[in-house]
Amino acid sequence: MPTLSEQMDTVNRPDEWKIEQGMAAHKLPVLDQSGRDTFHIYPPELKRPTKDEEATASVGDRNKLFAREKEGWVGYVEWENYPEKKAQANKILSSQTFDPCSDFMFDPIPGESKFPRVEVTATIQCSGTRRIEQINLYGGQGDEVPQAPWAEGAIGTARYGGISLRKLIKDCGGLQEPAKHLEFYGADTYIKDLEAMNYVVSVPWTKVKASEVILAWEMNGEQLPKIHGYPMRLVVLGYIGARSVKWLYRVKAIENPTLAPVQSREYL
Ligand SMILES: Nc1nc2c(c(=O)[nH]1)N[C@H]1C(S)=C(S)[C@@H](COP(=O)(O)O)O[C@H]1N2
Ligand SMILES: [Mo]
Repeated sequence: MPTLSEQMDTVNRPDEWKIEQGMAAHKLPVLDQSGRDTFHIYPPELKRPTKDEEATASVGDRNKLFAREKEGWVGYVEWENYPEKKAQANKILSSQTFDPCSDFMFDPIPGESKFPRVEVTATIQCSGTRRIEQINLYGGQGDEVPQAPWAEGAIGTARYGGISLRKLIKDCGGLQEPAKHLEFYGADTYIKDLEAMNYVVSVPWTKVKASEVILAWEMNGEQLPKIHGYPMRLVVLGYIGARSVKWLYRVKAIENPTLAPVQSREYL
């Protein structure tokens, strides 16, 4: 039996924490656990960022080139009015290569104009609440449940603010055939039976279509606390708590319910 740290070396990547921190997401592989075997999806091969300093310097005073035109419009230039400036800017840009944008978008989510804000009061209940009674009744097979021997306390009610996932998917062009479920990845590492894995579960499209799946970044009128999934979590109304993925970083459209272990082996 491999040790825990060996398992973590093979199944998990040592730089996983960078994903949790929103760093270098464009350089790190994603663990795909939608099938029986886990495999890595590597981002496209990167060119190292380069910069031709000479070409950049040859355009002259960059403060003039990017001089602000309108009071309060930081960094704004009406480029189409200045073909010559435009050519200079192009020279600067084309003398460099950049890292691609990361998967993460830490800019503010587009506001009311794009997606109407929703607010729901939801009770999230862990399917393992009152687990102490389960352990008492079935102690023999309680191989891992004693890790969380809680009684009736694994329930919480809060007001969550965010948007309906349905609107976002519609904005992305809608769900395409043959997809019927959405798969959600949390950025945390989940450890069970000496296996390190992503927290991956899925929810049927019908649930999303009924506007019962919320992308939430506020809790009780405040920024979502880290422990409850900052910067963004899912709130799935009327399902076990396990589907309300915290620290959400990826959504995939899939045909069948996910086979990822968290859902297929634990939270059925
Ligand atoms: N990424 C991630 N999301 C997760 C979990 C997790 O371990 N990782 N636990 C789930 C489970 S089992 C429950 S019951 C709820 C608990 O949500 P709460 O911490 O806001 O009460 O989060 C769910 N979302
Ligand atoms: Mo749970």
